[in-house]
Amino acid sequence: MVRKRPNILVTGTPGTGKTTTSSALAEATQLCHINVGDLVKAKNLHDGWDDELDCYIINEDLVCDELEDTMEGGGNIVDYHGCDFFPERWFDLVVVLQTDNTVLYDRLTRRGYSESKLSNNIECEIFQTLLEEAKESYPQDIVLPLKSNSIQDISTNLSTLTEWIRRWQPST
Ligand code: DAT
Repeated sequence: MVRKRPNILVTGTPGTGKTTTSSALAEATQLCHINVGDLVKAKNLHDGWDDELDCYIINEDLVCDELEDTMEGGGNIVDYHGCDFFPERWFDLVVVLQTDNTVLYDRLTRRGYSESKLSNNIECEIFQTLLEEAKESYPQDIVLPLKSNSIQDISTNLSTLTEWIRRWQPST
């Protein structure tokens, strides 16, 4: 089925600004913001709690089944700190938000992350884990890394993405 509106994945390490960016973009463009973390909690799409990693053990198959029909319709902004388990065909653009370590450290400390969760996530950002994951999972030409250090970056990114959506054409 040909989508009339694009689907965009917004990914990146926790704290890089996925939810802030996605919700503002959804508001500006009338696309639908899907926060996968919230969906997993609300619909129990997990296999319990991982004490060591201090997060839900997401059930990727249940998440993909839950989203399939919605994604087929197009017009979605999917917000999640992972990207390798979604079907490649779902997305027209994969945005990877990136934040400098010191800035990210402060944001995650404010969030009250434990020492180990903090260092796992800072390491994830240092090694550009999400960018590598996106490049391995999607065609290179749809992967767009964007800096997300400041409020100014958010507004620049919103302009870039709003313009991208405006120009997007369904493939025939
Ligand atoms: P994520 O959804 O990636 O976990 P978030 O959108 O919840 O991140 O943002 C985490 C916190 O950082 C939140 O308090 C908003 C702030 N923030 C996010 N992006 C920012 C940016 N580019 N400049 C300044 N603050 C930002």
